Amino acid sequence: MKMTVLAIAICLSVLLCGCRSDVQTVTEDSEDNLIVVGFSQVGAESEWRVANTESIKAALSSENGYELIYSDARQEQENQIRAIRTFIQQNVDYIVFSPKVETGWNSILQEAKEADIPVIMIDRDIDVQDEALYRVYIGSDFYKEGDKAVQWLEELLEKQGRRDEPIKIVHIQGTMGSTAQVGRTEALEQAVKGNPNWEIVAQECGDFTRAKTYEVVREILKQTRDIDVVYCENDGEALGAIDAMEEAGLKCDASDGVIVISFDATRLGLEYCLKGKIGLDVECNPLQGPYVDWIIRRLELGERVEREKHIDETQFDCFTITQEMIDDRKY
Ligand code: GYE
Repeated sequence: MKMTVLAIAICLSVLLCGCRSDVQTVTEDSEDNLIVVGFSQVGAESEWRVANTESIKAALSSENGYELIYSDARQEQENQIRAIRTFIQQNVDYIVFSPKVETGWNSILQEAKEADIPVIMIDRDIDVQDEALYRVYIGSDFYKEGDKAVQWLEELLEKQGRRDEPIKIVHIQGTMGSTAQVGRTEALEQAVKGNPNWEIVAQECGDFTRAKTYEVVREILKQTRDIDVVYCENDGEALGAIDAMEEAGLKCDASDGVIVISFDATRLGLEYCLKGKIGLDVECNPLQGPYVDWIIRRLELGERVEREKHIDETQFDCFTITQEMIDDRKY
C-alpha cells in the first residue's frame, strides 16, 4: 500500500515538474508580450473611486494581455508625481492616471513626453499649456452634470410654486481644485447669479467623503437650520449631509423638506434616492476600464484616437426612480 502511494507521489512530482517548466516558459513568453501600464489612482475616497479602480484593474488584467502596476496616491499629488516618475524609470509602455487636481503637472508630464511614454488621463482633467503632454483624456463633462442639477432644481421649484421665494442653499464642495469640483461648483454659482432669489448660505469642502461632510454639516447646522437645498458634489457627501441633518431632526425630502442634490448615482446613492432622501442624483460613470483598454489597443496598432472623450450620462430623481433601475446598476 505504502509503495503504491510512494509510486503515485513520484509519478505526480515528475508530472508536476514537467508541467511547471512548461508553464514557466509560457509565462515568460507571454510576459514578454504583455503591455505594461503604470496606473496612478487618486485614492479610495468614495464608492465611485473604488468602482473606477476595479474597472481599470479588470480591463487591464494579465488575461487581457496587460501587466498593470497600480499605485494609490492616498489623496496626495506628490505621491502621484512620484509614482509617475517611477513608471518613467521603469520604462512602462503607457501611463494612466487620474489627476487629483488640475494644476501642477507640467514638469512631470514633460518628463513622460521626453521618455516617449503615452499618457492617458482618466476621470479628471488637467490644465497644461502644451496639449502634447498627454495623448487622451477620458472623463465626464462636470459642468454639464452641474447644469443638469440646477435645471432640475429650477423646474422643481417652479412646479412647487416657489419660483420667486427665497431659496437657501448649502453647498458642499468636493476636493478643491479637482475638475469634478470645479465644474459642479461653477454650474451652481452660475445658476445662483441667474436666480436672484437663490442664496448660498454656506459653502464648505467635504472632500468627497461621507465622514468629513457629516462633520461639516453638523457645524453648519449650529449656525442655521433654515435650509431649502443641500447641493453635495458626490454621493458620499450627500449621505454624510443626510446623516447630520436627520440627527438634527431635519427631514430630507424633495416634496416636503430639504431638497438634497447629489452626483455619481452609485447604487447606495440611488437607494437613498428611492427612499426619497436624495431628490436628484446626477450620474457620473466610473466604469472607464473598457474604454482605456480600447484606446491602448488602437494606439498599439498605430491608429488615431479621439483626444478627448466625454461619457454619456443620465440622471435619476426621487419621483421617477424604480427598484429595477437600481438592480441594473453595475457600481
Ligand atoms: O464624483 C467622486 C470622486 O472625480 C468624478 O471623485 C470623480 C469624483 C466623484 O471621489 O465621488
